[in-house]
Amino acid sequence: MAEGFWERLRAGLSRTREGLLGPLSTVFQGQKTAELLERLEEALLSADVGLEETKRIVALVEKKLPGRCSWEELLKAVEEIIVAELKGAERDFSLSSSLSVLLFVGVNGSGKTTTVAKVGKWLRDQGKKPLLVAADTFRAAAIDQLRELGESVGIEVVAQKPGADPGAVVHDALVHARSVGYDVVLVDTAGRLQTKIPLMEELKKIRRVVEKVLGRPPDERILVVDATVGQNAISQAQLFHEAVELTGVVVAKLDGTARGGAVLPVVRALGLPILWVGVGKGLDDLAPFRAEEFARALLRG
Ligand SMILES: Nc1nc2c(ncn2[C@@H]2O[C@H](COP(=O)(O)OP(=O)(O)OP(=O)(O)O)[C@@H](O)[C@H]2O)c(=O)[nH]1
Ligand SMILES: [Mg+2]
Repeated sequence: MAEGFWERLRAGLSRTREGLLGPLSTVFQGQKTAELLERLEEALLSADVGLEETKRIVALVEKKLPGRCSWEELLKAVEEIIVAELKGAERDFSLSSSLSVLLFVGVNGSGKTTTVAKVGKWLRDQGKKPLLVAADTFRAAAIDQLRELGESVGIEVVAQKPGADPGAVVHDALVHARSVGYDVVLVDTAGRLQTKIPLMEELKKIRRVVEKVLGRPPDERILVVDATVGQNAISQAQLFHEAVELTGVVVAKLDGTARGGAVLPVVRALGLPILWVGVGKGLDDLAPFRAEEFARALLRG
């Protein structure tokens, strides 16, 4: 993990932080709890926590702090609630097979290709032997992008010509990985609009190809969510989940968002672990998700 990671995350979340704490800090002058809770509600909504989730949190705070409370008490209560919500989403990532396959999916521009390279590097830094696969054959630029990222970190990239069948690319990559002795294959896929059913079919096909070659589906089906999309993240996630049965989420672009709070409803809606968070364009800007650090960065800055 890059040094100063959480410092950078906090810097990235600073707009969220202002949205969350700014309105609150001015109201702790002995006001009634009901007013404080109203302000808390506004602040959570502005941080993109979502209506349902916000109502839940506010109700929990109310229960926790029935009388008047100080600024610090309220902050502490909210922080504890958010940590409790997100604790179950932590997971220490480890590979389960001698040849593991990680399939990365997500809408256009969510950060898939960058994340594939980041996770590849992260695994390599853990002593693994990763292979990257360019199964986004829709655009030549996508293939070049992954090739360049792979080159910059010295990880092999398997690719074919633009327009090639993604299933065939994955098939050949797995055969290659097995013969060379790679222990993890990371598959980059095209950015798909979740409403375009044929594209979802393509993802299912990739899944079937892996099953055919290895006798089991990809070990991980990972959704890359752009933290800045806020509430849209939930409907996106549900559609991808229907197509490939997601096993985990990466929240990318937490550095560039005013809406880090969207992580909460996503976790609640899907019950999936957040495997990593992305906090920058650099290939070291990736770290395992930690509920305490996230909540602290979101609320306290
Ligand atoms: N600030 C920031 N930018 C990121 C992060 N992850 C990705 N990006 C940027 O987001 C843009 C899109 O990233 P890609 O990795 O190309 O996204 P993609 O999902 O592969 O895009 P398509 O293949 O077009 O669907 C690029 O400019 C990345 O550098 C992140 O964690 N933080
Ligand atoms: Mg891409």
